[in-house]
Amino acid sequence: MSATAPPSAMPSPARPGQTALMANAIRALAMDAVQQANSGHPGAPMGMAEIAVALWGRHLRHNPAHPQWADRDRFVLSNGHGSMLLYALLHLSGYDLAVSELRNFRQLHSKTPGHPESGLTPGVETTTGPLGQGVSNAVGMALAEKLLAKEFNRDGHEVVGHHTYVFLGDGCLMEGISHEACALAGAWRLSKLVALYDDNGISIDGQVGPWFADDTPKRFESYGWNVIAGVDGHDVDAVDAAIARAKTATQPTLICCKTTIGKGSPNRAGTAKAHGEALGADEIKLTRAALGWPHEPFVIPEDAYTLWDAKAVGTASEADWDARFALYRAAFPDLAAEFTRRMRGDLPANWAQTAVDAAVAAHTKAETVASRKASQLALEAFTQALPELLGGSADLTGSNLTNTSSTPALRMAANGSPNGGRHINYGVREFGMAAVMNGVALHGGFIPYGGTFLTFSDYSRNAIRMAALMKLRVVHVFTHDSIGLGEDGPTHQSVEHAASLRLIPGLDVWRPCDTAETAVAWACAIESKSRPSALLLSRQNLPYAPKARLDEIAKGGYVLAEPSEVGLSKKAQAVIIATGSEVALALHAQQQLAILGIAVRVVSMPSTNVFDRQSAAYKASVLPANAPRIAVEMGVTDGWWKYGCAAVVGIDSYGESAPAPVLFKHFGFTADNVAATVRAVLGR
Ligand SMILES: Cc1ncc(C[n+]2csc(CCOP(=O)(O)OP(=O)(O)O)c2C)c(N)n1
Ligand SMILES: [Mg+2]
Repeated sequence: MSATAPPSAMPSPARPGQTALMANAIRALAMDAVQQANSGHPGAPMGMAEIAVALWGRHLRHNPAHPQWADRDRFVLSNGHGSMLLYALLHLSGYDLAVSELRNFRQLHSKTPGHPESGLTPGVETTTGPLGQGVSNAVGMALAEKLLAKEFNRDGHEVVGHHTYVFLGDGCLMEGISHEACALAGAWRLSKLVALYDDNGISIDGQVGPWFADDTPKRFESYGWNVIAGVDGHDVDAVDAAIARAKTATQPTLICCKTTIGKGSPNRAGTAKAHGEALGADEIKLTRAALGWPHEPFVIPEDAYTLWDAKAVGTASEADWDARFALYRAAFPDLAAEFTRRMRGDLPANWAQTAVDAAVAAHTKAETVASRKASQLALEAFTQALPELLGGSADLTGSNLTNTSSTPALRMAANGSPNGGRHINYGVREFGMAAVMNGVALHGGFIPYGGTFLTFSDYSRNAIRMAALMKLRVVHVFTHDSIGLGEDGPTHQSVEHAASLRLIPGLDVWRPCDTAETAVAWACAIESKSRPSALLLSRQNLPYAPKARLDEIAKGGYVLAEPSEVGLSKKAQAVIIATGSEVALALHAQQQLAILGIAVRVVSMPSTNVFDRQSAAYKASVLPANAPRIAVEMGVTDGWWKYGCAAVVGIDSYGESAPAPVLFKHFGFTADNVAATVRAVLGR
């Protein structure tokens, strides 16, 4: 047994009649499932059937019996509306996706939802449908592969060495994010990324000429891609040959395949009507006749199943890798154990101590720094302890402070080899960065994080949402929150962003007030294996808030200061809830009110999302029923009323351009105003 990766055995190329049988099996399943659901998109699966035969029948290295095998090729259907193409491929090649699931296409609790969802259907690598993001995820997967290969492969031992294949359509190419991600793929020389473009000239509104006149091959050449143009997408051998060439390239490859949408349907082929409508019973009858497909709906002849069956080859491919990994383990036991840990997403054994040490160090030093700086201090410890932390920034590294002494800048040499760096200059590409991070997380082996200004989180938003939907561990570092950034003015001042990010189900939003809260927020984000997190951080310095217990920060909200801490022995008459930079303000107001004999409790709530998940008893202990609540946060007030607040000191307008201290006064973020608001609530 050679220790270097041999090409895995693939089935011998099918003969013409056989390829037609394989392609038509896809066409039949797609049109019948869409017809049964009376909903869905038959055009793309029918038009890409031969491309699928070429890739899945002759190149894709995967094991239907074990979809999670570490070194499998990754496949992304970026034009996710063509989900029936993927479901047909998974079913036919032997994944655990029975024909009953295809009959249940788009129905409640089926494994065949309208668009592919990772984590739900075996073999679906990423959730696609929002056009342009799938190909961007694929860029992240290919990046992760390249970085892991550099880190773990040794001479004669290639344990990481797979391709990432992506299908995409006109829609993905029209979306701006495809520019962001594909430009990065070119700059990174991701030679194992192969994209197959379904160039059918049709999108929903019709023939794309009037709105999509780009020269796509030239566009991708300018990114530094290897472009194979003019391939007949209905010629399996031609597509097969193009893929074979792509696999030898030193750049990412785009294969432009000319196709006919809805091919096989006599009256719908080549029309926008084929895109997203069931063909209808009559047209299906005509299509069956035209294809020479006599079988009943959902009935696939045995010989088609036999041709598609990838189980034996897949098992052999994986067994081959297992054997090579065993040799690797024997030669490099520590590396092998580390690779296994990283791909599982487990944290190292000493992690818990690292997390505690960082929080305690922050507490002991009690520094007055901006929370973005506090984040860098925490990251300094965490990036040292966790080689899987893969940082980055959308051209704001010096502002986001996402880099540390153990994360030098990632660079690719002219031959495409990475330099071992762990901080990515994503360029000014927030959405692309977020979707690439999702792809990296989906691939496994890394915990990606990336920074930009909080106000530009809107650019990334749909990818953040997709991370939450997919339950991915990615961390967004959003600095320069709210009006504290001062002179740059309202374009750069996030007022609605904290509230709007908190609305994304499954996303943990943290707005820490000092170094200890920031360290704990980072630790929680890192430990959240199946959730993305967003850290909202200040540009301006924040004083340290002394606290009785560090462990309570991880509960998202906790009692920071009781009236006793400002010399009052009575129970709190009111509770001020504050986050981030406003916690210090709340503590000042508490002192002012104490002079007047008014007893106030200050609750720090660095994460409303995390606090909301605590037990009812804990929440009631922090926010007692009998004391009115006043929230203080430099942002829109909407989200705070759910805590039963009697008043909210917030900003329900845009900010202004001025020095931060002037703005704090202008918008009422002074201890005087907070104290006055509490007094008004109490009628004192
Ligand atoms: C971001 C985003 N915008 C809009 C849509 C709605 N949509 C789904 S498919 C489609 C047209 C896609 O055209 P193309 O990729 O060429 O697909 P084809 O019709 O060729 O299958 C649109 C606008 C979407 N899914 N995602
Ligand atoms: Mg199209």
